[in-house]
Amino acid sequence: MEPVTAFVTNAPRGGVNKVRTEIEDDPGDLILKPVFTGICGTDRSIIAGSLSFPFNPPGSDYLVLGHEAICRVYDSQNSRYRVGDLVIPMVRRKGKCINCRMGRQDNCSDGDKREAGVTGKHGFMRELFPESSEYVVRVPDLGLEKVGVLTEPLKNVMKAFEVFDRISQRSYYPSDDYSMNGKNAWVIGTGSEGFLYSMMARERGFETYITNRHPIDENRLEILEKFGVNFMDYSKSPLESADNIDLLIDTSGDPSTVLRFASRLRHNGVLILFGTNEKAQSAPMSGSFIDHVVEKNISIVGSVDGAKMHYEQAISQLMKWHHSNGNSIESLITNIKTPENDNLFERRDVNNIKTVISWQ
Ligand code: DN4
Ligand code: BGC
Ligand code: ZN
Ligand code: ZN
Repeated sequence: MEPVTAFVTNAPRGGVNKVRTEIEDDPGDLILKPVFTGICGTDRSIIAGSLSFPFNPPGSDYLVLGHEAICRVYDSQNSRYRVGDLVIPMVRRKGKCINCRMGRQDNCSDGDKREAGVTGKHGFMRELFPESSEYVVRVPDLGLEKVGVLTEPLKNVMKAFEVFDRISQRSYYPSDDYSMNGKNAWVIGTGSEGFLYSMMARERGFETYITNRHPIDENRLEILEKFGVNFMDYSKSPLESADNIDLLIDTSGDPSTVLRFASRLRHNGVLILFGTNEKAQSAPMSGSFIDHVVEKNISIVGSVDGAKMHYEQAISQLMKWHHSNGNSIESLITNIKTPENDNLFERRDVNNIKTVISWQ
């Protein structure tokens, strides 16, 4: 492959460099050209060197960053894909376990999977890359060229709702009109995942609240309002207003905040842990909290990544939002940069939801 411009790190040590080089990679029946790549907390943490699990591909002394992308097919050896088709490349690559072999590497049983831009496989922040059609998902709607970059973060949300659907069946969960009317979902954290979780909880019929320990600006509030989601700055409001939670989703990874809100889950409530922060301060768990979880049949569950069907669900949902809510879904993309910009990976401003790099 010819030399390309790419953003690389040296995992797990961190740092970021823009290089122009020939990149040795797994072969593929497609060559993809990114249209947009997204930047998220995982990328910033890899660059900061604050995660222990990222690693370079075997034999390489660097890792190309990037696991959120929407691409155009640049060259195809596969009759199902034509030059110009829009596709999303998947993050996780199969290992050898049974879950991986059946296409559920999101539920890998031994950790032997690889993740593009994170663990042992070069990512998508480069001008061109080879890709296997096994790991791409088609975007049938050309109108999604920009907002389709949210497919990867939204697929995590779709997976978590699959988990919710499974575990909430342990008892009768809906309201007595067999809908989610009157059921309350709370989402901790106002990053892009928090926004997508809250929008999806509302879509599923929950009365939905998103919360943080500080206010958010008018633009963010306006987006939430368009999607019917309420915001609460919990440093100002008494937590009594968060009574009667049926579904709690955490994107902060902060133990004391999780425990505070989880103590407000009602009978048969579900807590989904999604955010991670290895550096967060620990918080003690009391006996009365354990009693609350046991006596109320509360389910606490972790959820990571998503499978091909969750990417497909995410694309369908983005199509629906794109066509029904004007450009509100587009407004989650608050920053569009180019590879020439400086400070692409600087700390996320609290009112910035999603930064993307345009490669066109
Ligand atoms: P993000 O943009 O860093 O969002 C995290 C949010 O949590 C921010 O709004 C934080 O506030 C907020 N937060 C932090 N501490 C607290 C607290 N004590 N109370 C309330 N809110 C708090 O990250 P993201 O939205 O991209 O992703 C969310 C998390 O999910 C990250 O921890 C990722 O590691 C994790 N993640 C997991 C998967 C997976 O399991 C995939 C992608 C991301 P502020 O910074 O706005 O003040 O597959
Ligand atoms: C990605 C997941 C991936 C995880 C690894 C996230 O940002 O969305 O697909 O498994 O990082 O921690
Ligand atoms: Zn990400
Ligand atoms: Zn596996």
